[in-house]
Amino acid sequence: MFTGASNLADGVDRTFVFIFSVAFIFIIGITAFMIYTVIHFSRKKGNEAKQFTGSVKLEIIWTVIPLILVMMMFYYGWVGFAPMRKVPADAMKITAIGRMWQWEFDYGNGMKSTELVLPVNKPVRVALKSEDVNHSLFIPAFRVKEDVIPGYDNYLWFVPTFIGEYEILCTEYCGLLHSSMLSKARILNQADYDNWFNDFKTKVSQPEPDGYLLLRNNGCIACHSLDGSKLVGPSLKGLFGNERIVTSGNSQITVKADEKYILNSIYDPDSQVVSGFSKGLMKSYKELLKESDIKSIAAYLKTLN
Ligand code: HEC
Ligand SMILES: [Cu+2]
Repeated sequence: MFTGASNLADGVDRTFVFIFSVAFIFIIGITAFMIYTVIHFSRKKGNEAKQFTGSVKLEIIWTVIPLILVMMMFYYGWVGFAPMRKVPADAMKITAIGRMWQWEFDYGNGMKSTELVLPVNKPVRVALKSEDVNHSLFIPAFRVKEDVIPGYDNYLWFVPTFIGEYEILCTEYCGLLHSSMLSKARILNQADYDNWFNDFKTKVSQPEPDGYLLLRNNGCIACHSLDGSKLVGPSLKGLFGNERIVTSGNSQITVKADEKYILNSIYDPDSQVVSGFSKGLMKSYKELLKESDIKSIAAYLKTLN
């Protein structure tokens, strides 16, 4: 009936279908009974009102039936959800990092990807870390969803059971671009996965960090396009070496976008605010980016002119 793509999907679906069916039968039944009583017991001329006191039979029926139903809900829930906290010892270990407004998956040894790429039929444990506010990692096809809370070690695990591409969302409202905090889970067969992993390894082991990777891995491109279109922030295309009108304090000045300007824009964004954009949207990256990183970013921006 549903196409769940992980080992946990059946347990979740069974619980959902059971609770949904019970709710559905009850809403139909209660509504029908209500309509019946409204018509059948409406006030008619010449009817004497009668007084009723308790009915043991009714009391038993409406205690025992709901009790059985909620115990069944509990049973399905327990059987379906308890495995989510029992991670197999041989699970592959990955860390998902949530930040405004991007997911990143850390494979260890400095290997970080913005997509979650995994081999099929291998258990994986995903540790959940937030760099700023509360997020929630949701992969609907796998029926997994856990909060990503700063300072708290949460996790989820699953075994992907089908090759394919699946949506990853953030389901905890985390600010302006929450709705675009999207990613993909790509499930590959073992050979494709090994190829991807090895390619990836050679790419990240290159000595010079690529300016583009820095922009991507720090979530800059959630707000800055590289093709001239306006997002939350100005496009980075055609920035380097050109003039910018910025508000600095109370005055508008024209500055040249050189390396110094770019460094200042990244370390202290609110000190020179580009005209047409608002203060306070971009945080300072002073803690995250070294001056050498900014140099690679600037070198990359030069290529966008
Ligand atoms: C939350 C959205 C957001 C993120 C993420 C973000 N910025 Fe910005 N950025 C802005 C906004 C808005 C402005 C314009 C206002 C200002 O100058 O402070 C801006 C301005 C800039 C400028 C000046 C641009 C110009 O046209 O003069 C540079 C350079 C810049 N950002 C680089 C970065 C880099 C590098 C990163 C990642 C490390 C980054 N930004 C992350 C929103 C963002
Ligand atoms: Cu989020």
